Amino acid sequence: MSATKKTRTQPPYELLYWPGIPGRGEFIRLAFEATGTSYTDTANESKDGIQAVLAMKDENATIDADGNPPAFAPPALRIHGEGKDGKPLLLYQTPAILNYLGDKIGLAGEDEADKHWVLAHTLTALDLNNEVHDTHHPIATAKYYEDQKEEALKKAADVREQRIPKFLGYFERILKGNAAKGGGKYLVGGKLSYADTTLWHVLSGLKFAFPKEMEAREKEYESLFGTFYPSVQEHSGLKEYLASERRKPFSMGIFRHYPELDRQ
Ligand SMILES: N[C@@H](CCC(=O)N[C@@H](CS)C(=O)NCC(=O)O)C(=O)O
Repeated sequence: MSATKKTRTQPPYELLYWPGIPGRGEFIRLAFEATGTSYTDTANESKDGIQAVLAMKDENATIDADGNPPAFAPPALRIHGEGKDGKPLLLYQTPAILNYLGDKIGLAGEDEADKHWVLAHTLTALDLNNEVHDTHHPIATAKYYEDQKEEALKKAADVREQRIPKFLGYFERILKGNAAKGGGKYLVGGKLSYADTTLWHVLSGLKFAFPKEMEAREKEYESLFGTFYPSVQEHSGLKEYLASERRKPFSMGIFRHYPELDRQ
């Protein structure tokens, strides 16, 4: 073995996220899968892996055993050997993790301007993700949907009628503006970025949560649903992943299907 080659007993990237749902962990998984990057999905791969998720967000901790601040909430990414003094580094906040990974795995864009736009579009897609979460939990994240149903109906109507068209219209314009380089397939430049994988997942979640609303609206956004969506879905690495058992179905996470919140 060459002297510069490091032996690894495990992938250096360890995703820490709740098991069994796509959730916000999915934005990180898609970046890994689209680039064929090896990673461990601890809570989905081992029975007691959830303990590692709970430990990294320990609400009594001030610092972890490796010198990292505890994460506020999952997802977190542990990167073995990249922290202080060669210890594991713990990152949290979905866009911060993607921003870190983007450069390392070739999903960040080609120059400073691209990198900014990739991050900004990602944050915008995640804003939409958060607004969709609030359609079923408009009042209190920790309370049941059934306890805030009346407000949820109002919030969902506004998100469907005002916010979804505003976000989708924006991304449609971005795809059109980048058509010369991206051919409608990429938001920034001429190759896949983590902004594309992030937006794709939000769109797939919208289709699950609001099937009637999306069916009625998709034809208004030709680039988004005619070119971008199928192209990202067919991207090498993603296509195989999406057909695998590693892709968890939507259920009771951020994207939920309550028929009464959809277009009537
Ligand atoms: N802005 C954070 C949000 C993190 C977040 O809300 N995580 C959820 C799961 S998707 C969670 O478990 N939250 C627990 C909490 O906020 O107490 C991110 O994008 O990573």
